Amino acid sequence: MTRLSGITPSGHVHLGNYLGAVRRWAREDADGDLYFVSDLHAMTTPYRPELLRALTREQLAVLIATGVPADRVFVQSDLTPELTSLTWVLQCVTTYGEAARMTQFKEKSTGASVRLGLLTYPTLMAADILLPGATEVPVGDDQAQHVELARTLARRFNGTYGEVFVMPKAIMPPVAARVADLSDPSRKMAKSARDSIGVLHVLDEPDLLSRKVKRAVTDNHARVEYRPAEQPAVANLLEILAACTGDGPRDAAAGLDGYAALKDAVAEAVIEELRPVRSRTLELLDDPAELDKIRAAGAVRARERGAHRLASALRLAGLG
Ligand code: AQP
Repeated sequence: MTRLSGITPSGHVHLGNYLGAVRRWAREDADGDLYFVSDLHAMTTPYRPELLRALTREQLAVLIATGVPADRVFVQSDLTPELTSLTWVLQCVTTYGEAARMTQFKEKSTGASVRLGLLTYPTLMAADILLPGATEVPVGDDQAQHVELARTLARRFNGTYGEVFVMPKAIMPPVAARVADLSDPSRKMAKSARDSIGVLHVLDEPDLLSRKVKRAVTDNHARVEYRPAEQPAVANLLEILAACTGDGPRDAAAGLDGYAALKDAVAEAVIEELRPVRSRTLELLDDPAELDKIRAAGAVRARERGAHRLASALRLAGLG
């Protein structure tokens, strides 16, 4: 079994990415699993090249600093020749209707200048999955349709040209708390949030983390209890606290008398949880040669994993 998970450098890594994904990846113990920074996917909407490059390095460093095994991590664009070759082959077995039918494309393709990459990126995602022979892809509801497309393309290619691809399937990630924005509990904490005051970034300085937590919205019940439906903002803070301390959110509420005490506890727990990750990440970012070495080794290994599959696909497709 090979599980493939990615993170897109569309903004700074936040506590939601960390608790919901990266920390879990570091704790998973499955040899064949692969993790990647999907910088090619960050190009489907307007972006700044230098910022993309910096965010890609930041995310790679955060993954390594958190403890995701370096031999299972790579940066997507380091495999550009392999992935774009396979994407082209896959695009030539995809119908226009299949691509245009993707819900995410329909939702995001509003406005005047929609990039063609937004239409075709599910075929790149299919290449991400099929190249290393991933069998399981943990995704949220919004990406399940793309994994379904990867299955369709694998089946179609195998049936038309010859058996090359392993059939992947989408799996629901193990239940992880959905971290909400501190200024609006109805929204998830997001890299693309317009206002970063409700978003705790992994690389924020402790003081800034503390200020953001102190400004978190609460409610006027004035009771620290875990009642997600009635007190969503307080429940979000309790879930964050619990995720950092290892307690359940109900236990985390015990002994906290008032919202000031809750916020103090959350700020302290988040700062302590992120301290070693932040410090190791900054060390790695300060040592570009070391990070480059890790990155290059990851690319070599990822390339090796897919080389025979790419060669077979090109040959069966009549190329070379
Ligand atoms: N708020 C969140 N709570 C828990 N998990 C979260 N993830 C993202 N936000 C939360 C998980 O982080 C992993 C990598 O995310 P991604 O790069 O695929 O981005 P995303 O899911 O589209 O959400 P972001 O990070 O907020 O970015 P934008 O603003 O660009 O949409 C995934 O496993 C995701 O579930």
